[in-house]
Amino acid sequence: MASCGAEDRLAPVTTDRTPALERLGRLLAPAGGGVYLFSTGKAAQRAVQRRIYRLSDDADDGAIEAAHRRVLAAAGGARVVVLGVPTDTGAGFVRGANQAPLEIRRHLVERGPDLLGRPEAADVGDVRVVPHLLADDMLAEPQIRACRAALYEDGDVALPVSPLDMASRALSDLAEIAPKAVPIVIGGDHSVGWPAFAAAFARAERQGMRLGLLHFDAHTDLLPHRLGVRICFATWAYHANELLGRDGRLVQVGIRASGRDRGHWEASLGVRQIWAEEARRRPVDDVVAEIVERFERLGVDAVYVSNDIDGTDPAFAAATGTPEPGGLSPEQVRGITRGVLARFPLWGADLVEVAPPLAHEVPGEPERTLATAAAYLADYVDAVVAG
Ligand SMILES: [Mn+2]
Repeated sequence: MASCGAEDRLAPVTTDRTPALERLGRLLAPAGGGVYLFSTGKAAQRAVQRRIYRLSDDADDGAIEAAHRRVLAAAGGARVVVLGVPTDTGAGFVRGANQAPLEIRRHLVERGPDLLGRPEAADVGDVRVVPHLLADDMLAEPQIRACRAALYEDGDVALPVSPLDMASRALSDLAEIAPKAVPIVIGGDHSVGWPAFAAAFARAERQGMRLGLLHFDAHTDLLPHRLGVRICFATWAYHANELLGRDGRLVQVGIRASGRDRGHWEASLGVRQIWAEEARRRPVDDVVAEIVERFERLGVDAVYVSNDIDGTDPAFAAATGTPEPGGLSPEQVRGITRGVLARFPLWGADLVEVAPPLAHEVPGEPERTLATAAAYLADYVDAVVAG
């Protein structure tokens, strides 16, 4: 398979020279465009996209798509690639995380920081989401064929049609065209943590690297399945921990809503949990020292961060589907993240469960949640660029 060398990066945007780059052009929409809109919301979506791509106020969808292709074609030189996966089909009772990839970028272009305009970062766009689907293994073949015909010009191309599988394929293609870039995934509900972590794990295995998984959440997400569904917001961490061999490399911080106590999860699954009450009581440096010591003892080379915004207290992030009182402050989340990433390189990250349609009754929301999310993303980009 052809590599994406310097000359490819400078090639005209219409030339998809590698199969991976061509696939990415099919799997991905321009940034903020992964949610399919026809009339309602379309003008607002287009206005954000013009600002993301620094286009004029009269730029049409063709100009936005051309700008997206240019970013994709140049992504081989990036140190960070940002991918939106705007699905909330894997969520529970309350939804709305599908709007986070557009709204977080809107917040970034309107209020900063200018993460996506940095030369080291490539915002490669969004998975094109069919909102009724989650994973291809839940679908009958005729439905897969029908969605392929709708999503891809060449309808018989053997590409996935569901958000989790499309994210998985996109991340493996990104690893090919931008092998030195760290992927940062914006969800979406926490089901997207599965393809994001699994892709990072596979890339680490190929390079002989051992990953540690640092997971912020109010919930454990450690069910093997939920109502017969294998991958959703409540199960992804179980499967990630299986990939890690239940050997202690999953550290969960901020837990405070679980049907079982800490001892149950630590004894049965080998995880380490620092519940919210403990994390708030201990100095940040003390928590960092424990996690660093653990990862060092277990031979970890690099860290993946999965950040469910509901690990953060609702005072700073109320716009989420399952808020729980008593969470961490952004200073605590950021202090722990920065401390661990000062010792280990960041290998990949996801930021999930930001649900902009929610909490409008709370003064300052959802902008406060979006600002918290933007600060977390800035820490990931800074960790890579500084590293
Ligand atoms: Mn979660």
